[in-house]
Formats: sequence, C-alpha cells, structure tokens
Amino acid sequence: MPQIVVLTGAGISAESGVPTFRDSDGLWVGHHIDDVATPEGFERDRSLVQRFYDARRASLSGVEPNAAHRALAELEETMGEALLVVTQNIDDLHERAGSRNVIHMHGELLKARCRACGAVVPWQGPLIDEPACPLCGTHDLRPDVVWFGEMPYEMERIADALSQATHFLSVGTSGAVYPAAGFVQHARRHGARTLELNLEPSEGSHFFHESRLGPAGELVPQWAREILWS
Ligand code: BJW
Repeated sequence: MPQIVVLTGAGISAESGVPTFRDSDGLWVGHHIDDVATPEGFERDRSLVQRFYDARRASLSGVEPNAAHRALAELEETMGEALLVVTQNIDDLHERAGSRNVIHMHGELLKARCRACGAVVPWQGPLIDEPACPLCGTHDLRPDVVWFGEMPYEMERIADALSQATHFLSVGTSGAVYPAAGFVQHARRHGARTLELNLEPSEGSHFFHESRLGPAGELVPQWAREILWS
C-alpha cells in the first residue's frame, strides 16, 4: 500500500469561492501582511485583525467543498490512514468533504485560543467584541491560526509522515511560505515520488519530479483515479 502525504494550500479552495492570498484578487489586497498575519500586527491593532478573521469565519457558511476536496476524501475511504492531508488552509472544507486524517498546520478559523490560559476552543462567532474564554473567563481570545514567526502545528507528526511517504502531492500552494515549502525536499530525500498540481508553476516547482498545471477541481480527481488504478 502506498503511503501518501498531500499538502494543500489556498488554491484547493479557490474553486469553492475562498480567495487565495497572493493572487491579484487575493485576501491580502488592501492589507499589509505584517498587519494581519503577524503577532506584532495583532498587538498593534487587534480590531483590524479580529475583523479580518471574523469576516473570513462568517464567509465559511457560504462556501462548499469542491471536486478536489471530495476526491481526497473518497481516496481516504479506500486508503484509510495511509493517506494524510496536511493543509495550510484554515477553512474546514476538507472535513466537510469527509476527510478525517487532516492536519491543519496553520490552525483553524473555527477555533479560538485563549492568550491567558492557552485553551483552544471551538468557535463559530465573532471575536471583535472580546468575548470571555469559556474556560478561564479572561477576555483575551485570538483566532487559533499560525502567523509569521510562530511555530506551525504538529511538525513532528508531519516530519514522520514525510519520511515514510512513497508519494508526496502538493496542491494549490505558491511554495512561498516555510516550512511547508520545504516538505517536497524532505519527502524526496526519503524516497517519495513528488508531484505538484497548481494553476501555475510554484516557487518550488523545480523540486518536484513532475508538475501538472490546471485547476485543482480537475487535476486532483484525475490523480486520485490514477492512484486507485495503480
Ligand atoms: C490554484 C487554483 C486552482 C489558484 N487550482 N491551484 C526567509 C527564508 C525562509 C523562511 C523564512 C524567511 N524569513 C522568515 C521565514 C519563515 C516564515 C516564511 O516562510 N516567510 C516567507 C515570507 C519567506 N515562516 C514562518 O514564519 C512560519 N513559522 C516558522 O517558520 O516557524 C519556525 C520553524 C522553524 C523550523 C521548522 C518549523 C518552523 C509560519 C508561517 C505561517 C503562515 N501563516 C499564513 C496565515 C495563516 C492564517 C490565515 O489563513 O490568515 O498562512 S500566511 C499564508 O500563506 C497562509 C497560507 O497558509 C500560507 C501559504 O499560502 P498558500 O496556501 O500557498 O496561498 P497562495 O495564495 O500563496 O498561493 C495559492 C496558489 O494556488 C497559487 O500558486 C495559485 O496559482 C494557485 N491556485 N487557484 C490550483 N483553482
């Protein structure tokens, strides 16, 4: 049985209507990255950052998983834990498509983290009005997401999976952000076959054995069929 690690980025959710970051109509248009994606930006202007994530959290109810999310979930039905999705995305579209073996290395929009007690709690509503932490009562909640300069989640588990992978697939990511951008080299060093599916060549395209260009909604189902038939 192959051991597959799939790294996904904003491009896999683009066809669901979730904006990417670095495309011309992306999430950061009108925002400086340092203002909305760093702990320092949060300290400077909490309201701006809370509004940015509150709007994204609220918009989740208006989007649905697409054919790429569904193809990965269907493949997991056959492969079980031999398929691991590591997503940089903070939306919940992999889970809503049916994937269970998912690591959100950059956190989740639908969770909040208490800066006083460290609790991570499910969160649906806004944070702009500074609600109390359900565990300790302090009014100091932030989105449970990973900003620049912070440590992504579950790095040890990801490194183990990359070391054991026979196949590494990267979908819809620009390859501009580390450590995720380095996963292809890690997997390849340990013997994995590496494939990139993206609308355009990513910054790290040359690290992959193969790159296929096109929309994830077409390329991922096609790749999943190849895996099932191999
Ligand atoms: C389609 C499509 C369709 C469109 N179909 N495709 C100098 C050198 C190297 C590293 C560093 C450095 N200085 C600092 C660093 C480290 C820093 C970093 O990488 N900085 C870069 C700017 C260089 N990284 C960090 O700080 C990370 N932490 C860290 O390194 O800790 C220390 C450590 C050490 C050792 C081991 C481990 C850790 C933390 C990074 C946190 C990133 N956080 C964000 C925000 C999360 C919350 C939120 O969502 O708001 O994560 S930034 C943002 O970028 C977000 C994304 O997950 C991430 C990646 O973006 P992604 O997914 O690639 O989106 P896009 O928009 O860039 O690309 C979309 C792609 O899809 C495009 O290519 C399109 O063409 C394509 N596409 N439609 C297929 N239909």
